[in-house]
Amino acid sequence: MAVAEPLQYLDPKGTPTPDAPSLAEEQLLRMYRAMVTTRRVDDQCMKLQRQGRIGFYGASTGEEATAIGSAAALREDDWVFPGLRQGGVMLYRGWSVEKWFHHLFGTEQAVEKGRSMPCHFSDRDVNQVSWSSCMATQLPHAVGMAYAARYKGDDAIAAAYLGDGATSEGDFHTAMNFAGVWDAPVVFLCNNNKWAISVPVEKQTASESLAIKAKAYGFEGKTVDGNDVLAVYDATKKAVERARDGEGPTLLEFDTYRIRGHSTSDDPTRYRDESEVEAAKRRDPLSRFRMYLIRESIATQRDLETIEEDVQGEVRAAVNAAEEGTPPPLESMVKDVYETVPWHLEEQIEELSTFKET
Ligand SMILES: Cc1ncc(C[n+]2csc(CCOP(=O)(O)OP(=O)(O)O)c2C)c(N)n1
Ligand SMILES: [Mg+2]
Repeated sequence: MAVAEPLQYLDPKGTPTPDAPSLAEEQLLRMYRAMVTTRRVDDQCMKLQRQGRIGFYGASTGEEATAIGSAAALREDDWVFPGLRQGGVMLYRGWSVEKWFHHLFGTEQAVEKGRSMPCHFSDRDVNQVSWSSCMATQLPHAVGMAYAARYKGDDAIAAAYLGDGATSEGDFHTAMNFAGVWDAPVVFLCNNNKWAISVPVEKQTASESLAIKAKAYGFEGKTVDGNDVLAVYDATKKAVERARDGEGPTLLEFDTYRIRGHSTSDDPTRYRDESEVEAAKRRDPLSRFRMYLIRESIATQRDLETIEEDVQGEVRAAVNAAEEGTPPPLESMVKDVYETVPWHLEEQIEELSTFKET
Protein backbone atom coordinates (compact mmCIF):
# COMPACT_ATOMS: atom_id res chain seq x y z
CA MET A 1 0.00 0.00 0.00
CA ALA A 2 1.51 3.33 -1.02
CA VAL A 3 1.08 5.91 1.69
CA ALA A 4 0.10 9.13 -0.11
CA GLU A 5 2.62 11.98 0.32
CA PRO A 6 2.84 12.32 4.09
CA LEU A 7 3.07 15.81 5.51
CA GLN A 8 6.66 16.31 6.65
CA TYR A 9 8.52 19.28 8.14
CA LEU A 10 11.61 17.50 9.47
CA ASP A 11 13.60 15.11 7.33
CA PRO A 12 15.24 12.10 9.02
CA LYS A 13 18.34 14.24 9.72
CA GLY A 14 16.23 16.82 11.56
CA THR A 15 16.51 19.48 8.85
CA PRO A 16 13.36 21.65 8.87
CA THR A 17 11.55 22.86 5.77
CA PRO A 18 11.11 26.67 5.48
CA ASP A 19 7.42 26.37 6.39
CA ALA A 20 7.99 24.26 9.53
CA PRO A 21 5.89 25.52 12.45
CA SER A 22 7.89 27.42 15.03
CA LEU A 23 7.07 26.50 18.60
CA ALA A 24 8.34 28.14 21.78
CA GLU A 25 11.62 26.64 23.00
CA GLU A 26 10.07 25.76 26.32
CA GLN A 27 7.35 23.75 24.64
CA LEU A 28 9.79 21.98 22.32
CA LEU A 29 11.91 20.93 25.30
CA ARG A 30 8.84 19.74 27.19
CA MET A 31 7.89 17.65 24.16
CA TYR A 32 11.41 16.26 23.89
CA ARG A 33 11.47 15.32 27.55
CA ALA A 34 8.12 13.54 27.26
CA MET A 35 9.39 11.58 24.25
CA VAL A 36 12.57 10.58 26.09
CA THR A 37 10.52 9.61 29.14
CA THR A 38 8.18 7.42 27.08
CA ARG A 39 11.18 5.68 25.48
CA ARG A 40 12.97 5.09 28.79
CA VAL A 41 9.80 3.85 30.46
CA ASP A 42 9.44 1.34 27.61
CA ASP A 43 13.06 0.16 28.01
CA GLN A 44 12.54 -0.26 31.74
CA CYS A 45 9.22 -2.08 31.40
CA MET A 46 10.60 -4.56 28.87
CA LYS A 47 13.34 -5.44 31.37
CA LEU A 48 10.93 -5.67 34.30
CA GLN A 49 8.68 -8.01 32.35
CA ARG A 50 11.58 -10.26 31.32
CA GLN A 51 12.68 -10.38 34.97
CA GLY A 52 9.18 -11.46 35.98
CA ARG A 53 8.56 -8.31 38.02
CA ILE A 54 5.58 -7.15 35.95
CA GLY A 55 3.18 -9.35 34.01
CA PHE A 56 2.72 -7.83 30.59
CA TYR A 57 3.75 -4.81 28.57
CA GLY A 58 3.07 -3.21 25.20
CA ALA A 59 5.67 -0.67 24.13
CA SER A 60 5.27 2.36 21.88
CA THR A 61 8.95 2.50 20.90
CA GLY A 62 9.35 4.35 17.62
CA GLU A 63 5.85 5.87 17.85
CA GLU A 64 6.60 8.54 20.47
CA ALA A 65 6.22 11.46 18.07
CA THR A 66 2.62 10.46 17.31
CA ALA A 67 1.71 10.56 21.01
CA ILE A 68 3.62 13.66 22.07
CA GLY A 69 3.09 15.73 18.91
CA SER A 70 -0.66 15.18 19.08
CA ALA A 71 -0.90 15.61 22.87
CA ALA A 72 0.84 18.98 22.56
CA ALA A 73 -1.95 20.15 20.23
CA LEU A 74 -4.76 19.33 22.68
CA ARG A 75 -6.30 21.48 25.37
CA GLU A 76 -6.33 20.32 28.97
CA ASP A 77 -10.11 19.82 28.97
CA ASP A 78 -10.18 17.83 25.73
CA TRP A 79 -10.85 14.11 26.12
CA VAL A 80 -8.54 11.32 25.06
CA PHE A 81 -9.84 7.93 23.88
CA PRO A 82 -6.69 5.86 23.42
CA GLY A 83 -6.07 2.84 21.26
CA LEU A 84 -3.14 0.73 22.42
CA ARG A 85 -0.05 2.89 22.76
CA GLN A 86 -0.90 6.32 24.13
CA GLY A 87 0.88 6.36 27.50
CA GLY A 88 3.00 9.21 26.17
CA VAL A 89 -0.15 11.30 25.67
CA MET A 90 -0.90 10.95 29.37
CA LEU A 91 2.65 11.82 30.37
CA TYR A 92 2.62 14.97 28.27
CA ARG A 93 -0.72 15.95 29.78
CA GLY A 94 0.67 15.78 33.31
CA TRP A 95 0.51 12.11 34.32
CA SER A 96 3.40 10.92 36.46
CA VAL A 97 5.84 8.13 35.73
CA GLU A 98 5.17 6.92 39.25
CA LYS A 99 1.46 6.41 38.48
CA TRP A 100 2.52 4.50 35.35
CA PHE A 101 4.53 2.01 37.42
CA HIS A 102 1.97 1.74 40.21
CA HIS A 103 -0.49 0.70 37.52
CA LEU A 104 1.85 -1.97 36.14
CA PHE A 105 2.63 -3.33 39.60
CA GLY A 106 -1.11 -3.30 40.41
CA THR A 107 -0.67 -1.59 43.77
CA GLU A 108 -3.22 -0.06 46.08
CA GLN A 109 -1.76 3.30 45.10
CA ALA A 110 -2.55 2.75 41.40
CA VAL A 111 -5.45 4.71 39.95
CA GLU A 112 -7.46 1.52 39.31
CA LYS A 113 -6.00 -0.40 42.29
CA GLY A 114 -4.91 -3.30 40.10
CA ARG A 115 -8.38 -3.83 38.69
CA SER A 116 -7.62 -3.24 35.05
CA MET A 117 -5.43 -5.11 32.59
CA PRO A 118 -1.76 -4.13 32.58
CA CYS A 119 -1.10 -1.24 30.19
CA HIS A 120 -4.76 -0.22 30.20
CA PHE A 121 -4.00 3.15 31.73
CA SER A 122 -6.68 5.70 32.50
CA ASP A 123 -7.00 8.71 34.76
CA ARG A 124 -9.72 11.26 35.17
CA ASP A 125 -7.04 13.80 36.17
CA VAL A 126 -5.81 13.91 32.59
CA ASN A 127 -9.21 13.29 30.90
CA GLN A 128 -8.09 9.95 29.52
CA VAL A 129 -10.40 6.96 29.46
CA SER A 130 -8.99 3.42 29.54
CA TRP A 131 -7.03 1.97 26.64
CA SER A 132 -9.40 -0.11 24.60
CA SER A 133 -8.93 -3.85 24.83
CA CYS A 134 -11.54 -4.56 22.19
CA MET A 135 -10.09 -2.81 19.20
CA ALA A 136 -12.00 0.22 17.86
CA THR A 137 -14.68 0.18 20.57
CA GLN A 138 -13.25 3.47 21.83
CA LEU A 139 -14.17 5.19 18.57
CA PRO A 140 -18.00 5.33 18.88
CA HIS A 141 -17.48 6.38 22.52
CA ALA A 142 -15.30 9.27 21.37
CA VAL A 143 -17.86 10.38 18.79
CA GLY A 144 -20.61 10.17 21.42
CA MET A 145 -18.59 12.28 23.83
CA ALA A 146 -17.83 14.84 21.13
CA TYR A 147 -21.47 15.05 20.09
CA ALA A 148 -22.60 15.36 23.73
CA ALA A 149 -20.07 18.14 24.40
CA ARG A 150 -21.35 20.15 21.47
CA TYR A 151 -24.96 19.53 22.55
CA LYS A 152 -24.11 20.90 26.00
CA GLY A 153 -22.38 23.95 24.53
CA ASP A 154 -18.97 22.79 25.78
CA ASP A 155 -16.16 23.29 23.25
CA ALA A 156 -14.01 20.36 24.40
CA ILE A 157 -13.15 17.96 21.57
CA ALA A 158 -12.46 14.22 21.48
CA ALA A 159 -9.11 12.80 20.41
CA ALA A 160 -9.81 9.27 19.21
CA TYR A 161 -6.67 7.16 18.73
CA LEU A 162 -6.55 3.89 16.83
CA GLY A 163 -4.16 1.54 15.08
CA ASP A 164 -4.12 0.47 11.43
CA GLY A 165 -5.70 -2.84 12.46
CA ALA A 166 -8.63 -1.05 14.07
CA THR A 167 -9.66 0.36 10.67
CA SER A 168 -10.90 -3.14 9.73
CA GLU A 169 -13.39 -3.20 12.60
CA GLY A 170 -17.10 -2.43 12.28
CA ASP A 171 -16.84 0.10 15.08
CA PHE A 172 -14.46 2.13 12.91
CA HIS A 173 -17.17 2.42 10.24
CA THR A 174 -19.87 3.23 12.81
CA ALA A 175 -17.78 5.95 14.40
CA MET A 176 -16.61 7.51 11.14
CA ASN A 177 -20.14 7.48 9.75
CA PHE A 178 -21.70 9.13 12.80
CA ALA A 179 -18.85 11.62 13.05
CA GLY A 180 -19.44 12.67 9.45
CA VAL A 181 -23.23 12.80 9.68
CA TRP A 182 -23.20 14.73 12.96
CA ASP A 183 -20.17 16.89 12.16
CA ALA A 184 -18.95 15.82 15.59
CA PRO A 185 -15.93 17.63 17.07
CA VAL A 186 -13.64 14.61 16.99
CA VAL A 187 -10.18 14.01 15.57
CA PHE A 188 -9.31 10.43 14.63
CA LEU A 189 -5.60 9.80 15.11
CA CYS A 190 -4.54 6.58 13.44
CA ASN A 191 -1.08 5.14 14.05
CA ASN A 192 -0.29 3.25 10.88
CA ASN A 193 2.62 1.31 12.38
CA LYS A 194 2.29 -1.25 9.57
CA TRP A 195 1.36 -4.20 11.77
CA ALA A 196 -1.65 -5.49 13.70
CA ILE A 197 0.13 -8.16 15.72
CA SER A 198 1.32 -10.39 12.81
CA VAL A 199 -0.99 -9.01 10.09
CA PRO A 200 0.66 -6.44 7.80
CA VAL A 201 -1.31 -3.37 6.79
CA GLU A 202 -1.42 -4.60 3.16
CA LYS A 203 -3.74 -7.34 4.36
CA GLN A 204 -6.02 -4.90 6.21
CA THR A 205 -7.16 -2.90 3.23
CA ALA A 206 -7.02 -2.46 -0.53
CA SER A 207 -7.30 1.33 -0.16
CA GLU A 208 -4.32 3.40 -1.31
CA SER A 209 -4.02 4.80 2.22
CA LEU A 210 -5.93 4.78 5.48
CA ALA A 211 -6.43 8.56 5.36
CA ILE A 212 -8.41 8.30 2.12
CA LYS A 213 -11.15 6.38 3.94
CA ALA A 214 -12.36 9.68 5.46
CA LYS A 215 -13.51 10.85 2.04
CA ALA A 216 -16.27 8.24 1.95
CA TYR A 217 -17.62 9.60 5.23
CA GLY A 218 -17.63 13.19 4.02
CA PHE A 219 -14.65 14.68 5.78
CA GLU A 220 -10.96 15.23 5.34
CA GLY A 221 -8.24 12.63 5.82
CA LYS A 222 -4.54 13.37 5.75
CA THR A 223 -1.38 11.27 5.87
CA VAL A 224 1.33 12.66 8.10
CA ASP A 225 4.91 11.55 8.76
CA GLY A 226 4.33 10.08 12.21
CA ASN A 227 8.04 10.14 13.05
CA ASP A 228 8.18 13.91 12.57
CA VAL A 229 6.92 15.45 15.78
CA LEU A 230 6.42 18.88 14.19
CA ALA A 231 4.25 17.46 11.39
CA VAL A 232 2.17 15.49 13.89
CA TYR A 233 1.76 18.59 16.05
CA ASP A 234 0.83 20.88 13.17
CA ALA A 235 -1.65 18.50 11.54
CA THR A 236 -3.31 17.72 14.87
CA LYS A 237 -3.48 21.38 15.86
CA LYS A 238 -5.24 22.30 12.62
CA ALA A 239 -7.66 19.38 12.91
CA VAL A 240 -8.41 20.22 16.55
CA GLU A 241 -9.06 23.87 15.68
CA ARG A 242 -11.43 22.83 12.90
CA ALA A 243 -13.29 20.52 15.27
CA ARG A 244 -13.53 23.22 17.94
CA ASP A 245 -14.74 25.78 15.41
CA GLY A 246 -17.62 23.52 14.39
CA GLU A 247 -16.03 22.49 11.10
CA GLY A 248 -16.33 18.79 11.81
CA PRO A 249 -14.08 15.75 12.12
CA THR A 250 -10.73 14.84 10.55
CA LEU A 251 -8.88 11.55 10.17
CA LEU A 252 -5.11 11.78 10.49
CA GLU A 253 -3.01 8.80 9.48
CA PHE A 254 0.41 8.82 11.11
CA ASP A 255 2.94 6.95 9.00
CA THR A 256 5.14 5.25 11.60
CA TYR A 257 6.45 1.82 12.57
CA ARG A 258 6.10 -0.60 15.48
CA ILE A 259 9.75 -1.23 16.36
CA ARG A 260 9.15 -3.85 19.05
CA GLY A 261 6.79 -6.79 19.16
CA HIS A 262 3.07 -6.27 19.57
CA SER A 263 3.53 -6.90 23.28
CA THR A 264 5.83 -8.88 25.55
CA SER A 265 3.78 -11.97 24.56
CA ASP A 266 4.74 -11.65 20.90
CA ASP A 267 7.83 -12.72 18.94
CA PRO A 268 7.88 -10.60 15.76
CA THR A 269 10.93 -12.42 14.32
CA ARG A 270 8.49 -15.22 13.43
CA TYR A 271 6.62 -13.13 10.89
CA ARG A 272 8.68 -10.13 9.74
CA ASP A 273 12.09 -9.47 8.31
CA GLU A 274 14.58 -7.76 10.63
CA SER A 275 15.79 -5.58 7.73
CA GLU A 276 12.39 -3.84 7.81
CA VAL A 277 12.94 -2.99 11.48
CA GLU A 278 16.48 -1.75 10.81
CA ALA A 279 15.17 0.54 8.04
CA ALA A 280 12.51 1.91 10.41
CA LYS A 281 15.12 2.61 13.07
CA ARG A 282 16.87 4.94 10.62
CA ARG A 283 13.70 7.07 10.70
CA ASP A 284 13.69 7.20 14.50
CA PRO A 285 11.52 10.10 15.74
CA LEU A 286 13.58 10.75 18.84
CA SER A 287 16.96 11.12 17.15
CA ARG A 288 15.32 13.23 14.43
CA PHE A 289 13.95 15.62 17.03
CA ARG A 290 17.29 15.63 18.89
CA MET A 291 19.14 16.61 15.69
CA TYR A 292 16.61 19.38 15.05
CA LEU A 293 16.96 20.84 18.55
CA ILE A 294 20.74 20.94 18.23
CA ARG A 295 20.75 22.21 14.64
CA GLU A 296 18.41 25.08 15.58
CA SER A 297 20.44 25.87 18.76
CA ILE A 298 17.41 25.22 20.94
CA ALA A 299 19.51 22.90 23.10
CA THR A 300 23.12 21.83 23.36
CA GLN A 301 24.31 18.23 23.48
CA ARG A 302 24.93 18.79 27.19
CA ASP A 303 21.36 20.08 27.76
CA LEU A 304 19.95 16.96 26.17
CA GLU A 305 22.24 14.73 28.23
CA THR A 306 20.97 16.47 31.37
CA ILE A 307 17.37 15.73 30.34
CA GLU A 308 18.33 12.10 29.72
CA GLU A 309 19.97 11.80 33.16
CA ASP A 310 17.00 13.47 34.86
CA VAL A 311 14.56 11.13 33.15
CA GLN A 312 16.61 8.04 34.05
CA GLY A 313 16.52 9.18 37.70
CA GLU A 314 12.78 9.80 37.53
CA VAL A 315 12.15 6.34 36.08
CA ARG A 316 14.36 4.61 38.68
CA ALA A 317 12.62 6.45 41.54
CA ALA A 318 9.20 5.56 40.12
CA VAL A 319 10.05 1.85 39.88
CA ASN A 320 11.30 1.87 43.48
CA ALA A 321 8.17 3.64 44.70
CA ALA A 322 5.88 1.20 42.89
CA GLU A 323 7.81 -1.84 44.12
CA GLU A 324 7.32 -0.56 47.63
CA GLY A 325 3.62 -0.06 46.99
CA THR A 326 1.14 -2.11 49.01
CA PRO A 327 -1.19 -4.68 47.47
CA PRO A 328 -4.79 -3.59 47.04
CA PRO A 329 -7.10 -4.71 49.88
CA LEU A 330 -9.39 -7.60 49.00
CA GLU A 331 -12.54 -5.52 49.34
CA SER A 332 -11.27 -3.17 46.61
CA MET A 333 -12.47 -5.88 44.19
CA VAL A 334 -16.05 -4.78 44.83
CA LYS A 335 -15.68 -1.30 46.31
CA ASP A 336 -16.17 1.65 43.89
CA VAL A 337 -17.82 -0.82 41.55
CA TYR A 338 -21.31 -0.62 43.05
CA GLU A 339 -22.83 2.27 44.96
CA THR A 340 -23.98 -0.29 47.51
CA VAL A 341 -22.10 -3.56 47.43
CA PRO A 342 -24.69 -6.38 46.91
CA TRP A 343 -25.04 -8.86 49.80
CA HIS A 344 -23.76 -11.86 47.85
CA LEU A 345 -20.48 -10.05 47.05
CA GLU A 346 -20.14 -8.92 50.68
CA GLU A 347 -20.46 -12.58 51.63
CA GLN A 348 -17.92 -13.71 49.08
CA ILE A 349 -15.36 -11.11 50.20
CA GLU A 350 -15.90 -12.15 53.79
CA GLU A 351 -15.38 -15.79 52.93
CA LEU A 352 -12.35 -14.98 50.80
CA SER A 353 -10.75 -13.09 53.67
CA THR A 354 -10.70 -16.32 55.73
CA PHE A 355 -8.27 -17.77 53.15
CA LYS A 356 -6.01 -14.77 53.36
CA GLU A 357 -2.38 -15.48 54.21
CA THR A 358 -1.48 -14.24 57.65
C1 LIG B 1 -12.19 -6.77 18.44
C2 LIG B 1 -10.82 -7.32 18.69
N1 LIG B 1 -10.30 -8.23 17.83
C3 LIG B 1 -9.05 -8.73 18.06
C4 LIG B 1 -8.33 -8.35 19.15
C5 LIG B 1 -6.94 -8.90 19.40
N2 LIG B 1 -5.98 -7.83 19.13
C6 LIG B 1 -5.49 -7.04 20.12
S1 LIG B 1 -4.52 -5.84 19.53
C7 LIG B 1 -4.68 -6.38 17.95
C8 LIG B 1 -4.00 -5.69 16.82
C9 LIG B 1 -4.05 -4.21 16.91
O1 LIG B 1 -3.43 -3.68 15.79
P1 LIG B 1 -3.50 -2.15 15.49
O2 LIG B 1 -4.91 -1.67 15.54
O3 LIG B 1 -2.75 -1.92 14.23
O4 LIG B 1 -2.76 -1.49 16.74
P2 LIG B 1 -1.22 -1.67 17.17
O5 LIG B 1 -1.15 -2.89 18.03
O6 LIG B 1 -0.42 -1.82 15.93
O7 LIG B 1 -0.91 -0.44 17.94
C10 LIG B 1 -5.52 -7.49 17.90
C11 LIG B 1 -5.89 -8.21 16.65
C12 LIG B 1 -8.92 -7.41 20.03
N3 LIG B 1 -8.28 -6.96 21.09
N4 LIG B 1 -10.16 -6.89 19.78
MG1 LIG C 1 -0.78 -1.39 13.98
